[in-house]
Amino acid sequence: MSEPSPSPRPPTELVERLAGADSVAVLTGAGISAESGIPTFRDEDGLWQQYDPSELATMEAFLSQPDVVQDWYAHRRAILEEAGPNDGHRALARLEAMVPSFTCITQNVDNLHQEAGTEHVIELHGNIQRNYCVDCEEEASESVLERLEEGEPARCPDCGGLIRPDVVWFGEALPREAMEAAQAAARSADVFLSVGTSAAVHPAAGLPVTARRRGAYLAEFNVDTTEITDLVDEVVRGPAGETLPGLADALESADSESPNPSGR
Ligand code: BJW
Repeated sequence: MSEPSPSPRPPTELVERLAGADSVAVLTGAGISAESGIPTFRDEDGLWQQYDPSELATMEAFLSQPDVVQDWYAHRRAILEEAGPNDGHRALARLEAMVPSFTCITQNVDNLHQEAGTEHVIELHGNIQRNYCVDCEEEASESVLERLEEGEPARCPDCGGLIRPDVVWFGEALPREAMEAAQAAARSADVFLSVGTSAAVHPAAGLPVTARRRGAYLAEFNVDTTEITDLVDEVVRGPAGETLPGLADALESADSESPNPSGR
């Protein structure tokens, strides 16, 4: 069997900045999970090419066709059941262990950062595994979603309210605590990485901008250009499942060569 090819070498300045950083924050988007087989939203083969977000990812859509929206999320949960974290998720978990303070701010609802072992994860857009009743707000178990009749939406066993996924749809506010913690992490970051996100959706897309304004060194990891490419300090082009392991490897080497390894 042939040796796995080495991960691409990251920019030297980024590695040096990370090695000297007290606080590192990362904003991730659907692109980091693409190599786990989970579709992104705005790429050529993304969900929004196939589906209209206004018919699936708004409260109005849910109230007019709750069974259709519930089905769509059940379909996406089924894709996730077959998936697991990839080398990109795992590299971020490695990075977390190498810096004094690390925050992974994710727009993803797939739980893959947690499954990869990252401890400090902020979920800005919720989590697709959780569901709750729109009336009594009680969390619903998975079994409630197994509908009794075709065309009948799943309802709360306690109050009869409709069950929705615990995700943030267009026009809805992000969870306040999560957004405040994300803003605090962006404001205090010495290095901020924007990974696998088009940076097209607000308010999440404002976080890298805030970080840079507050003095962070801002690097983008993406296969393509994004809304923020023009303002970043460094662009690392390529699939996150290859470029992030390269970064973690380089930081590990820098750390082992330093006079005071890993403690700093
Ligand atoms: C790779 C790769 C590989 C591929 N390696 N890279 C300011 C200006 C304009 C509009 C607004 C604004 N402020 C608010 C708005 C409105 C709206 C918005 O932003 N609209 C824009 C689209 C114009 N925002 C909202 O409505 C938000 N709410 C809000 O603002 O509320 C205000 C309010 C306050 C108080 C009370 C009430 C209201 C809510 C936004 C919710 C977004 N929800 C979704 C669905 C979540 C649930 C679900 O999963 O079904 O979140 S939409 C979708 O987009 C999902 C994502 O988290 C989000 C971001 O997408 P992401 O992750 O960036 O994915 P893609 O596909 O866009 O990009 C993938 C990237 O990966 C690409 O760049 C690829 O190149 C790259 N890539 N493979 C590395 N292997």
